[in-house]
Amino acid sequence: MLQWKLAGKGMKEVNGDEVIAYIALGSNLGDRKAQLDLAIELLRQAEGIEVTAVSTFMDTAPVGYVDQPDFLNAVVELQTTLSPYTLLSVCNSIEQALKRKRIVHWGPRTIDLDILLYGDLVLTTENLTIPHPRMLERKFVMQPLVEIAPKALYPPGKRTIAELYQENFL
Ligand code: PH2
Ligand code: MG
Ligand code: MG
Repeated sequence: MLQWKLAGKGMKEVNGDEVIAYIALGSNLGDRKAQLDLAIELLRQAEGIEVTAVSTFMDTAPVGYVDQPDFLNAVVELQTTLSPYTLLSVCNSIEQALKRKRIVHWGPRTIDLDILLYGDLVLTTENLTIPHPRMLERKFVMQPLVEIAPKALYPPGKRTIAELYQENFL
């Protein structure tokens, strides 16, 4: 069981255990591969994060707002001692660092980092919902995720990512 305590708006770390987390990355503007590579490198350099697996980079048609370029999507596995909120702020900082290089007001993004899973944590707050609320229906998330983490459990149930992928996409 995870040892994070809600404390006001933030979370306080109550032990230093490592948690396995998964982050989805997407880019559809500029040099997509270079930006995924750079985002992953910045995750590797972040304190309290160890990148333990990286999926294939997958070319995907845009979902939702379809009038935009194709994405390059990937998922990475991390071991982290950071709280979910600190991990989110690292992701936001990486987005900011990469977005600053190309100023685009709306639409396609140079990089998007979304926390998918954080151990067996289930969390619903204003800023952060874990598991990611739309991950199961998104093939551009589930395909790279199942590649690196077929046996990962989707909380709070006991179903694996492989089972959920098969159910929704095969
Ligand atoms: N991200 C979105 C909306 N649509 N489509 C694809 N193929 N890949 C994405 O990463 C993506 C998307 C919002 O974050
Ligand atoms: Mg997203
Ligand atoms: Mg996002």
